[in-house]
Amino acid sequence: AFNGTWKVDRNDNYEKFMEEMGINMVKRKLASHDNLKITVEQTGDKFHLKEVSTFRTVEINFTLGVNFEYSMADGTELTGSWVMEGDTLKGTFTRKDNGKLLITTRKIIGEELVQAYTYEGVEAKRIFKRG
Ligand code: MYR
Repeated sequence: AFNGTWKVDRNDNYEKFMEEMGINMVKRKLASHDNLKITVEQTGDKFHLKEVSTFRTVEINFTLGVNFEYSMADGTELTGSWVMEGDTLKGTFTRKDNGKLLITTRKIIGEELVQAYTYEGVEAKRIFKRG
């Protein structure tokens, strides 16, 4: 269901969320218009993702339930894993610099992929359409 290419269409509370994450204003402005595009290829419990934005192009491989490392576009490093809960992908990640938790989910709602983020009680969403 997640397979395919997804282009960000809109954000909900994303700037507040980035502010809580400690991202400065200039970067927040740039990041809220990053034209993020994710290509997902799932084979069983293995995922191959390609992330393309105005900041960078990166390829990510992970297996459900297995910890991996991920660097955010600003260099902040996370470690954690994705699991499947029903039809929802749930990611539990820890920031390496401060040990705080970032929880994220991806689910398909109608024709859209909705990615939600929670950090220190602040929630945001990015909503993607097939592209
Ligand atoms: C992936 O599946 O895309 C790789 C792992 C993602 C980990 C969580 C990503 C959180 C990125 C948050 C960006 C927020 C900017 C403040």
